[in-house]
Amino acid sequence: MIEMEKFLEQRRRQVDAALEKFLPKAKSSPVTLHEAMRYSMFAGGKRLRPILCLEAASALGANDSEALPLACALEMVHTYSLIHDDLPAMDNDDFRRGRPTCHKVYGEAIAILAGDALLTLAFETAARVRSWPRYKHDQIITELAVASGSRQLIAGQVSDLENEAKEIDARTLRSIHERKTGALFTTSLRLGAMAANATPAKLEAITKFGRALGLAFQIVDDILDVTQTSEKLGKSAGKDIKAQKATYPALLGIDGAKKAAALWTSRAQAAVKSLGSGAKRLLDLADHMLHREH
Ligand code: GRG
Repeated sequence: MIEMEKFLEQRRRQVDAALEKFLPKAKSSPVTLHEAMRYSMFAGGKRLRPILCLEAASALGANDSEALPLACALEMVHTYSLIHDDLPAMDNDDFRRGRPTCHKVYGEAIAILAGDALLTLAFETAARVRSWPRYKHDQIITELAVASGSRQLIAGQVSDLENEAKEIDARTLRSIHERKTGALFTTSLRLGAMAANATPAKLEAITKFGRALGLAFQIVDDILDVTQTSEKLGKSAGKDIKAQKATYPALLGIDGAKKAAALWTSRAQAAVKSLGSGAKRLLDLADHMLHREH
C-alpha cells in the first residue's frame, strides 16, 4: 500500500507539472480568472482520471509523453465540473479539495467563467495531440466531447438534480452514475489506450475495465460520504443524506454497498486479465480505489 501511495504521489507530481505548463500563468490577464482556474486546479485533487489515462497508455506500451496532454485535458474537464457542481444553483457547497470552493473565494461569476475556461482549455489541450495510426485526431476529440457533453456527464448531472428527494430504483441510480462519473473514467482509460494505438480487442478490454471501475468508484464515494469526516474527504461529508439523494448505501445498506463495490472492482479486474502482466498496475489501482479512505 505504501508502495502504491508513493507511486501515486509521483504520478500526481508528473500530472501537476504538465498542468502547470498548460494553464495560463496566474499573472496573465485576466488575472482574477486565471487565478481562479489555478486555485481550483491546484487545490490537491487525487488526479485519478489523468493517472488512469497514463496507466492505460503504459499498460499498452506507450510512453507517458504520448498520453500526458490528454491526461491533463481530462483533469481540466473534471475540475470544471467540480467548480460548477459546487455553485449555489447546483450542489451549493462551500468546501472542496480541502479549501473553500471557487465561488466562495472569487464570487459566482468568476467561478462560472473559470469552469467555462477550463472546459474550453481542455479541448485546446487535446487538440494539440497528434493522431495515431488507428485513432485519428477527430476521434480523440469526439470521445472527450461526448463524455463531457449533454448525453453523458451533463446528462448525469441533470438526472441527479431532477431525482433529488425522489425514491429511485437501482437501475436509475446506476444510470445516473454511469453518465455522471463513469463516462469520464471510461474515457480517461480509452484515451490512454488510444494514445498507445491499442488494438480493437485491447481497447474493448480497457473500456470494460473503465465501466466497472467507474461504478465501483462511485459506490465507494457514496460509502465515504456517510462514513468519513469532511476533513478527511476534503469536501463536505454527509451531503447525500442532506440533499435527500438516492445512494448505494441507502439502497443496499453499508455492507451491501461494500459488497457491490468489491464485486464491480473484481469485474473491472477480470476485464483486463487478457492484457497480461502489463495490466498489473491497473489491477493494483482498482484495489487501491476500492480501499481508499478519501
Ligand atoms: C456541473 C456538468 C457538471 C457536472 C458535475 C462531477 C460532477 C458532475 C459532480 C461532482 C459531485 C460528485 C459527488 C460527483 C460524483 C463523484 C465524483 C466525480 C467525485 C469527485 O471526484 P474525485 O474524488 O475528486 O476524483 P478529486 O477532488 O480528488 O479530483
